[in-house]
Amino acid sequence: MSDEQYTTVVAVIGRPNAGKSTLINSMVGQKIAITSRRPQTTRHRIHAIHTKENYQFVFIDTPGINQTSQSAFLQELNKTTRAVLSDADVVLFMLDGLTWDKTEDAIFKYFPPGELNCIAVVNKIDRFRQQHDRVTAFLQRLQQQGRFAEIVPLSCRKPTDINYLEKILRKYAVKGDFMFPADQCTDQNMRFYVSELIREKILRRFNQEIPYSAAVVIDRYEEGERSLRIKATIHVEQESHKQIIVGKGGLGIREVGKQVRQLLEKEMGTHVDIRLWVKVSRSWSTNPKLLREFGYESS
Ligand SMILES: Nc1nc2c(ncn2[C@@H]2O[C@H](COP(=O)(O)OP(=O)(O)OP(=O)(O)O)[C@@H](O)[C@H]2O)c(=O)[nH]1
Ligand SMILES: [Mg+2]
Repeated sequence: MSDEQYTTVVAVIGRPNAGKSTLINSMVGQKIAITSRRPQTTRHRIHAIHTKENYQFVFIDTPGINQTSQSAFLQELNKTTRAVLSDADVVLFMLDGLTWDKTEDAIFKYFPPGELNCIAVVNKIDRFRQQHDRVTAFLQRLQQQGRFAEIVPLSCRKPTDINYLEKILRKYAVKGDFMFPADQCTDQNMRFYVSELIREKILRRFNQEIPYSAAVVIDRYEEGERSLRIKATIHVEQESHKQIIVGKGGLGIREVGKQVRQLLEKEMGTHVDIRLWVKVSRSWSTNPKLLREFGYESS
């Protein structure tokens, strides 16, 4: 094996809910990005680093691309994705199973990969086990488009599929010194991770009731000798959303806090004290000042 290093930046793009964050977590072998059944779970670009032998891949998770709404918030998410493409060496274009419709066409139109190698990942193939002919026909149609350097059907839940994708990615690796130490798997800080965990638990628990309008701000993050103290505010747009999250006698918010605390205690092996507040910040998702304050900035 040569000692020469390869460092490749891989942008992962695709429609909301395609499984981009799940793929990245599987690649890195650790939970870095939060995931849920809800579209638009990811809101920031997230770097996840996977180093094996002399290859380092820096995956950039992106918010699912949504062309249907013109809200300031969704436009901001799309801007984030556009910025990511300009940093990448390779693009993984994630498809949600055998779905190709105007969303995918729009993604190609608005986010053209240009000179970059673009690999189509046909995800969730586990759902089509009995439909061999349908899968083959779909893959053939993709091939005929002539847009992709590779077409990889896979399931993020199957480690052998993930290894296979890694092999393919090595074909497109770029020579260059590692950007991160070999044992580092993300450049996100813990504050951000904790705010994302809180958001994940809210998304999952209040799936039906709350539109994607909760933003989490960490007000205090103190690491002591034997414990970690966190205070966070969950900003929602309406009084009714606040009531849902807080729940009867504060039960809802207490349960969210408990889930986050248990997870962090397990991961960090330390006592965690977490206090959560819910606040109504009207129309934050259309207010540029609040968007900035809550950390939504594309550059
Ligand atoms: N059956 C199956 N489900 C999957 C697979 N990969 C991801 N999922 C599920 O698809 C849903 C969406 O996954 P995410 O990783 O959050 O999707 P995303 O593309 O990051 O979504 P946004 O951040 O909202 O754009 C989750 O419920 C995952 O568990 C897969 O290979 N097979
Ligand atoms: Mg995501």
